[in-house]
Amino acid sequence: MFAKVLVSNRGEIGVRLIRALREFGIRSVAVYSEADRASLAVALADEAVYLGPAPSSESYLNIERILDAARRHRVDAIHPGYGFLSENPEFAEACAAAGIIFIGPPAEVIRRMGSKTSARRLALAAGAPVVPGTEQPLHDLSEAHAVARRLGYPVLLKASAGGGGKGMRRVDREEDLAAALRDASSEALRAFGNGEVYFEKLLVDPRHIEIQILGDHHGNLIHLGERECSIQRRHQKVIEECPSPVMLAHPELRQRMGEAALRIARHAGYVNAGTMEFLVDADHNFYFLEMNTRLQVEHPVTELVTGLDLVEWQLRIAAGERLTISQEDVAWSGSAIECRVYAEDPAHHFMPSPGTITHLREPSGPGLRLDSGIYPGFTVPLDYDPLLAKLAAWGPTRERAIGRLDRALMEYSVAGIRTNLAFFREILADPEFRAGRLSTSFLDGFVTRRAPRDPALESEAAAALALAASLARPTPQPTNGSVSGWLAEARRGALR
Ligand code: MV4
Repeated sequence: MFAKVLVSNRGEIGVRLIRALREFGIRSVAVYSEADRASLAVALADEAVYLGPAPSSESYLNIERILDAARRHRVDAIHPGYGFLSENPEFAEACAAAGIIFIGPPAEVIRRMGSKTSARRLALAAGAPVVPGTEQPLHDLSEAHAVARRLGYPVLLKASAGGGGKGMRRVDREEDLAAALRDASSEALRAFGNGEVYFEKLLVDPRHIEIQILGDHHGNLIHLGERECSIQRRHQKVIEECPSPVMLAHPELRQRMGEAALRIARHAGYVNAGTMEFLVDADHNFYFLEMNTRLQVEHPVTELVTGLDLVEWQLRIAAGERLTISQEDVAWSGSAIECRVYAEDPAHHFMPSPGTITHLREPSGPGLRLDSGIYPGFTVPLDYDPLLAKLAAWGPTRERAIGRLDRALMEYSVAGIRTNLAFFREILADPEFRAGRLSTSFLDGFVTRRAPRDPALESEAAAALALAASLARPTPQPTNGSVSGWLAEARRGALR
């Protein structure tokens, strides 16, 4: 096993990884930007290295600075967490060239899965169900017309290099195709430096269900079941759970999706923890969508239900150990639900709300897990994703997990910044959520269902809002350069 590992990440996942390293007697090295000098991860790590100014390009995305820190601190391996450099094949290669183990899959596998069209080709070759569409980028408009007609409208244009919904356009009618193709391609070019787009048949209100897998360097592969992540806002997951309510009613679906995920992983020569994303329709048909070649934000729900430690297995696998768990050893017990606590204001278009935390009371007690990167007095930087913490609850049943999570949300209090904590309590109370009727359009429906509960209070609130609006400064407009990427992105979203 490794003696020392560098964590090339920040926030709650930095803390999660440092905790795992300590549990296994491995020294941890944190890296930090100017904005994270006083972070919890820096306080908890054995060693800490300053990378540079707050912008990610000069800190957590800067391969040279991170490798320089890794060499100077003589680490055996680097854990990239999620986001930042975690799915960057050049980083994985640079680590290898420096003689440092990248805790993730081989660079070639990251590259192949990073292209959606190439991942689709691989899944098809493995014999897994894939959403009908094209496996090569579109060449021109006349080809696009022919393919769209063959698939049948509505269709979706997606960026080959994509992810996160960028460069994605729904096309309902032939006459909209030319404009949609232009928009999707130019958005993809701006976002990924690659304007290639391809088609998929549009699935209406599908569920997003993903399968967690683990593969070692000796050809052993297992799946750890699913996480349902249908509740998303602007392609950002909000609530995740295991089991999926669909699997509770149809347990054989887990086995079928697990087998499909393993076929793809075997075909890819996959090593490390990884996730296969699927869309599931109302008839429980499932289709491979894309693969994430990293530890996921929502991994705790799988850990709560299987009792396995995914970071432990990432470390063991990277160190060359064998998976000693067989598929038959994997058992799922009870239900777990997680919510992502963000520094954002649900009352104002979910605008990021960075700032100093003046007061913090964290929930605890039976069946809870809190993965947090904050403490009272910490200043949440505006330079990064405003995820503060993940709160997850386990219970013997889905109902009990929901009840526990609701209780924990009541105990949780954060002051000094806005958070989405109250928003979760509303979702958990929603009858559709309680019934497990989830889909990727859940939040759209939720916002309309969430009509005024008390008309008197609502009209008072409306009057107060109107007054506030008349006094308020004009809405800040997106600018370039001076405003952080996260804030600028949120403002663009609010103006959409
Ligand atoms: C789809 C789809 C319907 N049909 N593909 C959105 C982000 C990207 N990762 C995939 N996405 C979707 N792809 C086909 N063929 C619907 C979505 C989608 C979605 C998927 C997962 C979770 C939330 C979503 C919200 C809107 C659209």
